[in-house]
Amino acid sequence: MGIPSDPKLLVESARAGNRAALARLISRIEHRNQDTRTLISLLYPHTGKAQVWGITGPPGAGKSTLVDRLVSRLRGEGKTVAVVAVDPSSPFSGGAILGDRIRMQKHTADPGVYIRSLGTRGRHGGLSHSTKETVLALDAAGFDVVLVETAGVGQTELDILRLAQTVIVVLVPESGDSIQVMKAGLMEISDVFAVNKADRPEADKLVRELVANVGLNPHDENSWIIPVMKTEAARDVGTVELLGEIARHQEYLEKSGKKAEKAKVFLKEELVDILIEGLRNSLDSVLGTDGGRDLLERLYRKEIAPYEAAKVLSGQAGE
Ligand SMILES: Nc1nc2c(ncn2[C@@H]2O[C@H](COP(=O)(O)OP(=O)(O)OP(=O)(O)O)[C@@H](O)[C@H]2O)c(=O)[nH]1
Ligand SMILES: [Mg+2]
Repeated sequence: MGIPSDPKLLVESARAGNRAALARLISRIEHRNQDTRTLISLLYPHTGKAQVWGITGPPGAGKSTLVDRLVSRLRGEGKTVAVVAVDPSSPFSGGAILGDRIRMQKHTADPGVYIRSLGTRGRHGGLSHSTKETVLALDAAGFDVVLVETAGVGQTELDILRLAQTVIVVLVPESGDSIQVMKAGLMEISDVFAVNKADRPEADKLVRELVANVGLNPHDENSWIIPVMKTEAARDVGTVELLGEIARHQEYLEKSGKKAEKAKVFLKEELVDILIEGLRNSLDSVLGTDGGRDLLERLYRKEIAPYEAAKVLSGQAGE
């Protein structure tokens, strides 16, 4: 099968299961140009069916090992799965994800699994926007579950995780301190905790601390109480129980109407992202003109205050 370059045919081909077309489609989404807009418009009517899960936690916690286990189990249930590994810190995602590639190799021959890594690739910002739109594309391509793995807890990662319906935070005993979890804001974004490397001592201590912290969250009979699960991804222990809790969370979202709410928040953010991206682009081009450079010079010489300069620019950038 060849890869059509026409946007409409490309989208059709990706939706029909052509993986090379899907890969090309995602690359074109990453280019962030007019073509990206055309593609998203074509994809949008087909979105809204996939379950989107986020997986985060400190580096080396075992996220990818766990993802690999989850993918195998989901395939066993006959579900199709896409995995997006996001690595904001790396200028190109190839290196950091290499180990994962090797690990995931057994899935590459499986047409029901698609794996993609996204890195910054020198782009200024915009990674969370590209990631969101990649998830839209995978949803439109018909995957039952889209799994997004991010490492660390920077602003970009937190932004990215907001696109997920269910967020699994993976922790390990020696990252120990559940206070760290609170500080990093992980408690707020977590829907399920997985205490991985449960083969290590102190695992039960971390579980107890997390359970105690979860209990401190204000809650009533309708609240979701974050379950704390023990896993040993390396030996595939606890995966089924973890999947059970994820499924229970998805049910909770459906029944409580929170899933529909999350979908609305996602789309509102997508709209805001589009407008901000457009504004940033037009500002970049205005600042690149002679007039823009003049204005900057006047700002540096203190002939004009930043707010005054912004006023001048906001008139021009909107044009
Ligand atoms: N002892 C033990 N080791 C594990 C377990 N799960 C994963 N590991 C090991 O932990 C190391 C890191 O695992 P990864 O799955 O790459 O961790 P990650 O969180 O994806 O790492 P980054 O993506 O680099 O942040 C690997 O050597 C795994 O084999 C476990 O349950 N017990
Ligand atoms: Mg990983």
